[in-house]
Amino acid sequence: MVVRVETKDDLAVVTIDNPPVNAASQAVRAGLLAAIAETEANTSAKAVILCAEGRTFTAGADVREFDKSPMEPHLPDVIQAIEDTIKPWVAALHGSVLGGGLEIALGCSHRVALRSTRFGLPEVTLGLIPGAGGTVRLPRLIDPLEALNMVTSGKPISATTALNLGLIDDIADGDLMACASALARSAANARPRTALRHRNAKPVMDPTAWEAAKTGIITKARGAHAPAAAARAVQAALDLPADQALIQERETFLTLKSDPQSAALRYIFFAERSASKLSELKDMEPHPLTSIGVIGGGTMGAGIAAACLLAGLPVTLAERDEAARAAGQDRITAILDNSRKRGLIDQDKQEALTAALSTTTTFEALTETDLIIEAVFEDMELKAQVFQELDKHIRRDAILASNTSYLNISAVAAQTRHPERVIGLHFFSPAHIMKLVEVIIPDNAASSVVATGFALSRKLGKIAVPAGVCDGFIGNRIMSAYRRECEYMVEDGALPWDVDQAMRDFGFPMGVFEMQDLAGLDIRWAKRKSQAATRDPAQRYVHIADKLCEAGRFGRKTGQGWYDYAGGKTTPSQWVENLVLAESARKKIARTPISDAEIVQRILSTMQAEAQALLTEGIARRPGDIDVVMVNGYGFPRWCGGPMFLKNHPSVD
Ligand code: T1G
Ligand code: NAD
Repeated sequence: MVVRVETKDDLAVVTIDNPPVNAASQAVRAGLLAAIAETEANTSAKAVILCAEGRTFTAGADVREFDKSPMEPHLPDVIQAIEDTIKPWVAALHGSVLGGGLEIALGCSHRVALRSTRFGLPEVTLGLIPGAGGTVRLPRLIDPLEALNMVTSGKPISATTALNLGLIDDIADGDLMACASALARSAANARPRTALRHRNAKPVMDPTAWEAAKTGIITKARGAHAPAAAARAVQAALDLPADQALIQERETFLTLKSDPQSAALRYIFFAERSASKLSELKDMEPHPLTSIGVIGGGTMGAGIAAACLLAGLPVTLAERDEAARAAGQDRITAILDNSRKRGLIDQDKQEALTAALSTTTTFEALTETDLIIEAVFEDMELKAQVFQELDKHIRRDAILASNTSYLNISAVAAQTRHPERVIGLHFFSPAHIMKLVEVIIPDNAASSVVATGFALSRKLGKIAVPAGVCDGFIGNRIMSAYRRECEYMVEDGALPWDVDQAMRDFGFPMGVFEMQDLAGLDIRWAKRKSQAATRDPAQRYVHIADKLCEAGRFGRKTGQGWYDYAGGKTTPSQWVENLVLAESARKKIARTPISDAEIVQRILSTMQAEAQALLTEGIARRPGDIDVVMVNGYGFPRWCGGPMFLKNHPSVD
């Protein structure tokens, strides 16, 4: 039974029990309708408490049902039935009260929650809008501007914020059911509350802020359809009587449900959850993780150390000398300062995290750490040296991981006494923010070691994707391929800013040339130079980037790269344009105009071809893994699902 009813003294308790997240499936909806009939008929029950088993109250409609035709009873009808009951319904909430789960709670007359509960309407993240009254009931309960933010951002709020907004009546700091029972009894003895759909919407206190918020939503959405539709639905909820607004909301929801963008976003939702599920690791126990070592406190090392600290793991950072050690410590402190300013941690927490960080210039301090992540310069020899040195100091069962972007992890592992304990953990910059980690699995890696790499990623709240060993693993290898294709297009007829504009119009946050200027052109130049001797002379090679670097144009850090950066402005560079035209002429290439559509198509087909090679070679296991990497690590527009999803669903773009 996914919904059960019990009577406790003068109260009825309706419990949803549909693991893993009590999704409002057809069975749950039918069960709720039956529970309403039963509790309304139960004369001894003065009020009803609605709660859920397991780790969370309902976290939404069952997204898996969205690819099938809708089944009765529909959630809006169930919620209206709850709203129309004679007896007060008190929602006792815990975990993640999201989407349809929050809409059910809004159908109840009262709400109480544990302090750790989060509340949200994340439908826009699935290319949808709330489809069971969320856009209509919420602005009838809380400030419309707050409702607009919740519905259009999809971001959850805390219980404390929910209480301050009036979304919930109380927070239970101990026994949730006891608190709910007390609220239910007082509700039963009080004048019935007016159902939200029979109330007027709350007034907009600041019309200017309201209009500005709506404009901001449309700008930020770039190519995604749902956020703008969500904003319009909340506006309609203010302008129309509730019943009309509910009908309009449902129509918009059903339209978006068949929008290819929603199919893409639902696909990526499930692909992210299956990426870290490896059959061979099903029953594999990861090593315990109580302490982490990080070698190198630069851009990545500091971010990785901060991510571990923020996840509650003590960290020992080892740098090559005192100056670098101090600089590394300062970088970590700056990240924690910023987290405190953003309200993610408070002063006490920051002090506790700072106390959990130790920094050193020797590896002796790492003898007791469980897992060490190396993030020193991208140099094979240096990394091998560091691993050999670490080998002498660390415990036999400690794990060694490299954050290398491209290098051969198997070759690094072979330099150590126990290659089976070496993996790659490829984080993305900034490492304390970016959700993606590529878990690089060399041939000899022990399964328990690989399982521990995934366990650490989960603990850091990351999305972990398995990858085999090759030059650049999944993401950087695909990026190298489409960056090459973009340089070909620049030599053939486009200009760097044409390519970037086409990528931005397609939905990328920035184009490939802007991105290179941000990362710095010198890193890849060093790599190209190191590979010059072994480069295949038959393969086409574009010299433009080398000539930029020879001229000292390393990107934003030198104020000049593919673009010029002056006075905070980014402008296409005449110098670069002249160089491009000269290079085409030098190679006797007759430049021809390349349309935006062709630019995007050439980038996509290059990505898809490289992705197919990765699958054929077994470097990547599933097309979904590749899409998860490109969406979470390379700015591929989420509402397009990824290059492999697009290959099979060309209608999305
Ligand atoms: N439907 C179906 N399956 C779901 C699900 C859902 N809503 N949410 C989670 N799962 C599965 C998930 O695939 C995984 O399965 C398992 O549950 C655990 O999830 C009408 C239209 C709740 C914060 O968008 O954000 O309501 O891989 O690994 O990290 O207006 O899941 O084990 O087989 O993510 O602890 C709106 C989506 C729906 C919330 C828990 N709701 N879920 O995170 O576990 S649309 C959402 C989450 C809607 C109405 C509309 C998270 C979580 P498996 P997990 P977690
Ligand atoms: P960085 O130059 O910012 O930092 C490297 C740090 O390593 C420096 O602080 C240096 O002092 C330290 N170091 C060098 N030799 C050392 C030694 N023997 N012992 C201890 N510390 C030593 O470089 P980064 O950008 O942080 O890159 C580090 C690694 O992460 C590289 O392999 C890089 O390819 C990879 N990576 C970088 C990015 C990125 O976007 N920057 C993203 C993913 C992976």
